[in-house]
Amino acid sequence: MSDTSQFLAMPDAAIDEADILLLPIPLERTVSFKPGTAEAPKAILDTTEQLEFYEEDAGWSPFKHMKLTVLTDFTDDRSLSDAEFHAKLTEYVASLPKENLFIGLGGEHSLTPSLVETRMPKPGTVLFLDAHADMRTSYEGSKYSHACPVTRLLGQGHKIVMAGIRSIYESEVKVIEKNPNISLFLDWDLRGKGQWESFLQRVNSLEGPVYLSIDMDVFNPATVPGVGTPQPGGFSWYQMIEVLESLFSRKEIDLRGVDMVEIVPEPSRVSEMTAAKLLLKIISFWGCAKGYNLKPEAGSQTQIDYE
Ligand SMILES: [Mn+2]
Repeated sequence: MSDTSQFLAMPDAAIDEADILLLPIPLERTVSFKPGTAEAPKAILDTTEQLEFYEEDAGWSPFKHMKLTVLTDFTDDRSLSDAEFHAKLTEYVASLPKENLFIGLGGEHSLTPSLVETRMPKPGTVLFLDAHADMRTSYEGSKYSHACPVTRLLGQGHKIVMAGIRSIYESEVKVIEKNPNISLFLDWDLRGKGQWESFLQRVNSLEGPVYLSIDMDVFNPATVPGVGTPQPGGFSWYQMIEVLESLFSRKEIDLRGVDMVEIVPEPSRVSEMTAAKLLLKIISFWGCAKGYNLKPEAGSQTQIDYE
């Protein structure tokens, strides 16, 4: 394992030249069940060294054509209050270039609204893939809990399309029923072929700015056992690929950012590998949608001997 976290062991591009900016955020303040998500960014990045450069679904090598930078970890400072930490995170992300694919790698789910606040300042849609509705107004004393991000996103004026949900609180159901800005696709409902197709259609027809938040507990725990609060049921790997294909087959997509949260490293390392490969898929599909496959071969991969 390397000390500095890189993606696929590639050198980092200059920040303002990067097509992809990946920010590790080892945030772990409000975890309520299985601890360890602070270790996730490094564990996932170390695992990317086992990936191939070639991405077999889109059929190209994304980093021949695109430059990537893994930013320095945005580490926690426990002398800061929750509000101060999140304000500092938002301020830092606001200082970064905007014309790129931004990926926040958590860390706990509470970081999402702080990234969305600056990457999508005007109302847009958050595609929120999660086992839990995450709609508490406050949890264990903090509105910045991992159980609350949707409440904060709604407060920012965004529409939420949530899917994979299979753990939800009574008051959350009532809020969803009353709020036209939330579309709920319960995990069980998505078992129906017709419902799954209509969800994919909804993803494919998202208009305006979009932000993608993936809580890795959306997956079935046999696929991703290493998460903070696992739930039975959930997405298969290929369901997730179908969601990404639906999202990125829309060429005019205005994707403002992505986050991947709530991984807890585990002995089999299957969870870290699934997360690493999912990052590669997102980068690859986004790059194809943006036409990078037609651009000259001057990407990060060309800076190293990769044979
Ligand atoms: Mn969540």
